[in-house]
Amino acid sequence: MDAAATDLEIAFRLWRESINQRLSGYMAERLDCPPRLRESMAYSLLAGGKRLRPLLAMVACEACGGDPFAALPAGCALEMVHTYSLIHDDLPAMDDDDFRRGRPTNHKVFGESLAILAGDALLTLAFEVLARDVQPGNVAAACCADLASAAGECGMVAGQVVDLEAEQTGVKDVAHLEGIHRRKTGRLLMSGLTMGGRIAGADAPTLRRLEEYGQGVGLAFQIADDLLDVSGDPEKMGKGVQKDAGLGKLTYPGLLGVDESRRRLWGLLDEAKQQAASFGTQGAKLAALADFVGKRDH
Ligand code: GRG
Repeated sequence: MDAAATDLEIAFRLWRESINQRLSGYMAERLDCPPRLRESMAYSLLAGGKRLRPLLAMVACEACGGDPFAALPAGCALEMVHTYSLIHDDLPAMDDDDFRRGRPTNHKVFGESLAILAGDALLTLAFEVLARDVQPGNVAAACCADLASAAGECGMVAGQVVDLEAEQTGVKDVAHLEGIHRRKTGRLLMSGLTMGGRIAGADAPTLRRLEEYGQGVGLAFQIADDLLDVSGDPEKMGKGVQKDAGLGKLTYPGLLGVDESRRRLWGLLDEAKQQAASFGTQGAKLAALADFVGKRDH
């Protein structure tokens, strides 16, 4: 590892600590919240995780000339929406998973009703945080619109629905798979980038460049996730692996094989790194995050 990479890794570690502190702060200020509900929300929100989405918001803000810490509230809001989606995805009615982020899933500990409600509350809190803590008001409104459309009926929820439908219909082609992932995971990752850019005052062409970077990184993230299900270490992942094939899930390695999936992963990340280079030295962390997505082991 070269010295520059080490510096970037140290910066990401410090940023992750700030993200975790801010998330804890948001949980601590919920004084009127029934204690068991707050416990259930905090159980999943503060359980670790790579914090990739808040990091994307901070990195995009910096790449566009802003103070990355100004993007912390937006990044935390995005992490709350992501955590809600994981809690709901793990429910028996969806993927029925027992482990997430290295611990029993929310519904295993708190029961299904509270898990559903904790997810609902995290989703709602995300928009309170955006509306209240992002400045100025017009940027906060634009961030609310970005996150809502990324998470909603044409974004992540749509991706989840089409994914569930694909399990029934058995559609098996790469275009269909990419369509699912663009909505299920890509849109949410991309909203981190656009919110970070907006907070830095980026203009429309710059936001489009961030989106192009995000499209590549989003798909690469999903390919990496599918590859980890084939060959990842469950200890490091904090959840079960090798589930997809057994469930007949549509995946990149399932459709293209492991080698071709790896080739696509790195092709997408190389393109994303070229986009990152267009931001000059301020975009160094965009390139580093692309590498992180390719090399991640959990
Ligand atoms: C329930 C509305 C609803 C949507 C669920 C995103 C999603 C849709 C489900 C998650 C299922 C899943 C495992 C998707 C694959 C990609 C993904 C989101 C992985 C988890 O994200 P990471 O790796 O997790 O960033 P951490 O824990 O590091 O935050």
